[in-house]
Amino acid sequence: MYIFKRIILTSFIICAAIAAPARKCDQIITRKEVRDLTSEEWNIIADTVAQMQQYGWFSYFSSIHNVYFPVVHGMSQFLPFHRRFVRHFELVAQRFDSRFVLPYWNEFADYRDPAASVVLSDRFLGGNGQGSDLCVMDGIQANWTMHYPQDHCLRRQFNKGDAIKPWFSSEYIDSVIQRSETMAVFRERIENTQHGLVHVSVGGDMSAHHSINDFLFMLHHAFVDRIWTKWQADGHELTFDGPGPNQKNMTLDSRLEFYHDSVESVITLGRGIMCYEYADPESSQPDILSKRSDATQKLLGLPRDVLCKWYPKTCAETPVSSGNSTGKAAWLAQGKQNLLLPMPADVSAEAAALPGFDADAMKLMTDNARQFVAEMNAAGYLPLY
Ligand SMILES: [Cu+2]
Repeated sequence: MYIFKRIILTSFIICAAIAAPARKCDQIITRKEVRDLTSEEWNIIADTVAQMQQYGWFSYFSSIHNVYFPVVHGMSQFLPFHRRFVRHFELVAQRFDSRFVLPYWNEFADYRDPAASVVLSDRFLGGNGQGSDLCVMDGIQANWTMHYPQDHCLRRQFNKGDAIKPWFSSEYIDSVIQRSETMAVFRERIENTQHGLVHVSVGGDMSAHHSINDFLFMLHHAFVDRIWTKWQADGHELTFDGPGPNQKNMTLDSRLEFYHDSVESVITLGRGIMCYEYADPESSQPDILSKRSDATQKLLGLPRDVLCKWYPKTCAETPVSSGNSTGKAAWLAQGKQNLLLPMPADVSAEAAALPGFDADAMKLMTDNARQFVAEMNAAGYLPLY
């Protein structure tokens, strides 16, 4: 009886320990937009990833992503798994140089013409693949030979010759944040718009299951992760639900593939091993996610039905009388009258030819984004940039 009691007590203590929220971090590092790094900070990153490549870490991370691909995409653990995975890469990098901090790419600043971004130049990540083998020959991974799944040069193949078709605006992603009440809905939209489009349109290794070969993966996924933090800050700090592997519904207690951590233990930044935060962009243009109060002023120029359809939270927070005001005029005065929101590219046909992408979901989600752009443009909305 005594032993039985002990077992019950011990298992209670173990359960309590598992269920407790992860401990607060003593120290928190700040992930910055890549253009906001000092040259010293960028050099630390360049040196570290070169060493990681020498020791086989790119192959290691590519192989994990490849093996677990079917159970960490297209379902709810997409965001927490990739948060854990990118953090794992950062923690390994810090063993080579404790000053290493991953940057993110504010893709919204470049959504009209991504290939023209300095991020895809020799200064940072390098540009399109060159020659018949489509090898990346400039930037941080210039002329690298990747070893997974077999030896090949790091490849890119932009989806419009040497250009890249337009991506999504921060206006659209803010609309997704405002319209998504569950993780199931939020994940499906983000994964199949911003996330998938960047993978497909950069092409080469980035559109394969071993996309970690391209260090751009880390900057892209840090950006997707930052979008999630904005949704979390918007009243969804612990929102987690939706489908997991084997048609099972996931909860905060569900375990991540490969890592076996609970979702709850990785979902909150600043706790457990998630000892990082995001700085909003400075030298690249600020996005609406970091400047929502400015953006709200412009949104108020929209007809009330358009505002309430795409931005339900802004709509609910705004008295009816302040709708349809002077937003449009204010933007015209700033000399942006020639700009409309560009139509985000529909790459579902390109994605259908690649393994692992859900082309039907991409089509559906992109159609929604294109309808958003059509209605915003018709309403005379003038974009932030
Ligand atoms: Cu992935």
